[in-house]
Amino acid sequence: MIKDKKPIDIIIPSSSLYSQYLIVLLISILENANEDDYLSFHIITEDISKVDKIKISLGCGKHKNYNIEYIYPDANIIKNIPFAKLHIQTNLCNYKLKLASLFPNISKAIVLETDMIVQSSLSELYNTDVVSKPFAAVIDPLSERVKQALNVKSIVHYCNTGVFVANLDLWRELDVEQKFEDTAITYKQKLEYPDQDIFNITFAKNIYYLDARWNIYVNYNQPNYNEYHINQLLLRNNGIIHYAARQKPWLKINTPYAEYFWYYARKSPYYEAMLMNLLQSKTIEVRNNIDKTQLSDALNYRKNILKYWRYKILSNITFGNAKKHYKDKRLKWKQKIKNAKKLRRGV
Ligand SMILES: [Mn+2]
Repeated sequence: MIKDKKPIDIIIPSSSLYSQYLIVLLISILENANEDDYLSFHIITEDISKVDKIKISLGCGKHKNYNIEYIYPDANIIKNIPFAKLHIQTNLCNYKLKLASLFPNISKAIVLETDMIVQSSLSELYNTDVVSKPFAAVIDPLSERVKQALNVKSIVHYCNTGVFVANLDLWRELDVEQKFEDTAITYKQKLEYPDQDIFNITFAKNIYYLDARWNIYVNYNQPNYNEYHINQLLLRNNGIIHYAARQKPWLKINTPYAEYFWYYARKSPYYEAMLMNLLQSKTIEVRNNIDKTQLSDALNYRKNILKYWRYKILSNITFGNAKKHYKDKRLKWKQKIKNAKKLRRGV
């Protein structure tokens, strides 16, 4: 532990079902942290078990400069917040509206979701001067469309709240939790993504707009936010990639930019288990698109590398038919390794 340094507080709502992907997110954060960062993770959950917690600690591997605390809130505290209409969003996100009271000792926090990969130290984001605003987030690629649907005049830009910086001291000072509840009641019929809509309506003009690289939404095709724009953001290699909505790389092998997820996923002890889940997934996309040979090659990657070297050596020290036999094997296993690498890149 680094003494005398304020930790970077990071709050993440997550669930037992998502704990494997939470590990991948934590690995990406820890791998990219500066040497003098100390990370304090606060996981809001309803069902992460003792076993899950041990797996998460094991998943974080050799990293030292962090601690994880798990918060199990009383579900009653969000009873006045409408549930999400879309089944892809869990109501766990609604706890984000209760951060000021759930974390009375935290002044400021970065709030993330599980469907992300962090590509750089979070200290820069944490230390962004938000010019005394209570809330900092990235403008949503669909801002104009959502603004029209919500029709709330005070919203300047509609933000995606998958990533935000919360000035919790200010939240308490301004009693925002009460304001959130008022917004929830007033706009009950209009809320599509309750937590996100409530943040946007309540904070409206009071939002600090973060650089787009802090929430790179990887699947939009808009005039101002398309593949070219996304690649430009990714080239800067120092932001957060968000697999928002239905585009989850662990569910669909050809999810755009899945290679960034798998880059960290294969550093997890549960990499093979995640590939197995993908293989057994019942989603239509997976059933139609997956190449099972490629997957089995990826699952046996380490074993195949050993075999490849064995055949390479044998083909070098034998003669005649035996040499030909080992050379054929060598080429065959070289292809298996290539296949695995291809899958790992998300090709
Ligand atoms: Mn998300």
